[in-house]
Amino acid sequence: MTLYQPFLDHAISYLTDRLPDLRPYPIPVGFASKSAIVGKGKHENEVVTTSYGYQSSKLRQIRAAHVQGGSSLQVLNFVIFPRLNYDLPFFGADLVTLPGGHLIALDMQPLFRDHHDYQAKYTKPILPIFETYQPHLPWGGDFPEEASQFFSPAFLWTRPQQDEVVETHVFSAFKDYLQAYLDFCDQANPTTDPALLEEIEASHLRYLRYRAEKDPARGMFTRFYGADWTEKYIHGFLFDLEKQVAKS
Ligand code: DBV
Repeated sequence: MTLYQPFLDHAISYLTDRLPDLRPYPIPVGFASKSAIVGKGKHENEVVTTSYGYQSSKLRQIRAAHVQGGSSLQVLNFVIFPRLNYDLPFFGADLVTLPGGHLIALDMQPLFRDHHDYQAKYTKPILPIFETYQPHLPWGGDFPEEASQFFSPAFLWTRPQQDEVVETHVFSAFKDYLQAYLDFCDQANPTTDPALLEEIEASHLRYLRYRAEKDPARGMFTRFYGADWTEKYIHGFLFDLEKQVAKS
């Protein structure tokens, strides 16, 4: 059992319970599982990256990338992208363990930052959850300035040293955020307002372009699996909206 396996197991079983219309999201050939041997001598390790994809009537893509490369290399990147006729935020979890420690980012990333009504609808209800965890999960410090526009005021960003903090507080926070997210989904109604639909699509594209272009895992994946596989994985699966829009 690795550090983030319980997070992944919980997410899949909880989504299955809550979303009766959950079904697979196609994973392009070559991405479901990828492995490489990295390091030399006693540092030699197998690094396996496993991908998971689901969708539902309101959620365009629910996807996870799970990287397992020994006790000092574990990553679970889990993101939910709603369909473009809903104003739902993105669910984003970036759970990263490297030799220097853990790096945890958990948020419901808003489509619109400056719309007062949007914050009241999608951020205010989760602030009490955020406030429950913040004392145990102190602010993680520096992060890319240009990324800040994509986070909500309920952004949990922390760099715990102990595994135990991840197994307890981070795991509970992950479960609570996911529960709150699915509550938002239950309540969400599709929009047909052409102006809003246009704003939603523009916001998704802005977010996805940023994440694809600045993916902090690009360097790691390129070292393990090569540039060709990595670029195809980023644009063809992890952040695939532009490709999907181009196809339709
Ligand atoms: N991050 C991803 C994907 C990953 C992944 C798909 C599958 O988006 C892993 C793998 N994140 C990952 C790794 C690191 C980070 C760091 C391996 C460490 C990189 C390193 O130190 O070498 C949140 N993730 C980060 C950082 C942030 C996030 C802020 C620190 C980056 C830095 O300091 O440069 N989540 C991430 C992010 C957004 C988000 C940038 C932007 C909207 O939602």
